[in-house]
Amino acid sequence: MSAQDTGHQGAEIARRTERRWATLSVIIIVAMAVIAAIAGIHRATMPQARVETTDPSRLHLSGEFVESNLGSVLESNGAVTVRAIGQQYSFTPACLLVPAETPITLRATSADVVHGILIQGTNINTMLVPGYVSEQLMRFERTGDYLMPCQEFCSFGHEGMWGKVRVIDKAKFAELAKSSGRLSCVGQ
Ligand SMILES: [Cu+2]
Repeated sequence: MSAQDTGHQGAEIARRTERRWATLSVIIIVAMAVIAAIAGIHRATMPQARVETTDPSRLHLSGEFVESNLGSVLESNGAVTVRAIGQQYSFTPACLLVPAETPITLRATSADVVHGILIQGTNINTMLVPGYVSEQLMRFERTGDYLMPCQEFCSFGHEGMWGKVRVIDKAKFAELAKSSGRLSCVGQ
């Protein structure tokens, strides 16, 4: 075999190898696009269609997230709205009180950096981004306590940022809702 033949052979092997890897990378890209399409269309995991903004520096002064408006409220249609704030390094309220077997809307935002709300043992998981309102629909079938850690690293105190969700009987919640405006289980 001459040196020229060996050179041709080497070039042929290189070409084949390159083509194989190019095909593989195209397959990977197509597979990822298909996975993204399935997630978006079939499982409806999409970014929120409605973007609501807030001013994180003025949350405590006026508007929806003033301290007196945080907590759970029973709406006239029987549903419950929970409003909460995440800040370094706690949630306000630190214990969310909600009824079982009731559609609940969680509305939350951050007063400083990006935090996250995750309710253990459920698929409830949302980010709290300063300047934006995160809305998450939820429903609990059984009563009990759930841990609610911050799931987004938010600086040195992150590991100590824990909240709780207490799910109570629907009738009991309705009874409590009669007496006071915004409910929570802080200090209970
Ligand atoms: Cu946090």
